[in-house]
Amino acid sequence: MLLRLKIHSFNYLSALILLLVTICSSIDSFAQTVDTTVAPAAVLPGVYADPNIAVFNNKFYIYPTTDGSEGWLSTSFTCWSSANLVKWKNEGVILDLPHDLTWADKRAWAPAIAVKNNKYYYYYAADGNIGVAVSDKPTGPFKDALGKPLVKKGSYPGQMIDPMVFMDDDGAAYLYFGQGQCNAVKLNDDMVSFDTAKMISFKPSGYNEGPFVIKRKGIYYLMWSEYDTRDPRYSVAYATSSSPLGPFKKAETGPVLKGSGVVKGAGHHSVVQVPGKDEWYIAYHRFKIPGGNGYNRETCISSMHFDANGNILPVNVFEKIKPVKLKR
Ligand code: FUB
Repeated sequence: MLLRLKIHSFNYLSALILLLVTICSSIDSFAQTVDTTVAPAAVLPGVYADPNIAVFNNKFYIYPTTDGSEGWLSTSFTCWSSANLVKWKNEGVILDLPHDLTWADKRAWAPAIAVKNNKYYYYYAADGNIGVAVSDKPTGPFKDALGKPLVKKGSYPGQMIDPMVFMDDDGAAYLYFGQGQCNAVKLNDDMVSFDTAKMISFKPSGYNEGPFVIKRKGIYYLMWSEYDTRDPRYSVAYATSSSPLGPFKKAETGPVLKGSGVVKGAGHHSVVQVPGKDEWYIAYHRFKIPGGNGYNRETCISSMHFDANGNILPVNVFEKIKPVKLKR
């Protein structure tokens, strides 16, 4: 009798455990199932690519390329601002090549912003040269700083496009740029010149364009885009170093940002840290949904996370981000 009771209760217990395990694993696989047929809306309305995201004085800013023409023939740049990363305001045209430059008038591509001593420096590609413009405000208007390119077409290996300036904790600024090859150099204190003898040129495996550098917990992360921006496989990979100019070691894990399902051509990114927090967001473009391609791209934002070893985790391009509150 006692033995039968024990057998019964053992059976009930096993059944209960089995039921719990089944419920838990179905909850887990539900959490892991992402619907790749529906993507969150882009953060900027219309077609904007190569978003360079930054935060200044409690406000986020995006500096993009204006898309919508075959061959990326845009002639001006806009700036967008946001208090929370979700709602964005168009601050208008901040640099109009035919009007503001004497040395280039089209192919206004892939800009980047940096601030030093309360001056905002705007780096951009124009007709395959890299220029720099300056303003007292992040929203411009920006004025051509040199009356000529900062980096002239053909000066270094690859195309002279996709500039990015990383500001280190000690105030030093580093310029990175290049399609086909990554070039990098420390900028002089004026932010508009550098020692040409100090330029380095390298190509991490898979590197195509769009270099972007961040620093976290003493590690420098050089990120870049792989494949051609018109290729649905366009994606973002990274390498790390203990110094801003490398040498960089490519992460063994796969791309950190890539399309899936309806999201195609996700790349040419930039990253922003929420001030005072270990909270990071990645801005990037993807082919416009629906009907986009490499000339009709739209700007999106997702959160970006690190594991306990400092590896960047794969970005969920289907995440709808929540408003971010900046401390006043
Ligand atoms: O937007 C024009 C070009 O397309 C950029 O310079 C490249 O990085 C690619 O995104």
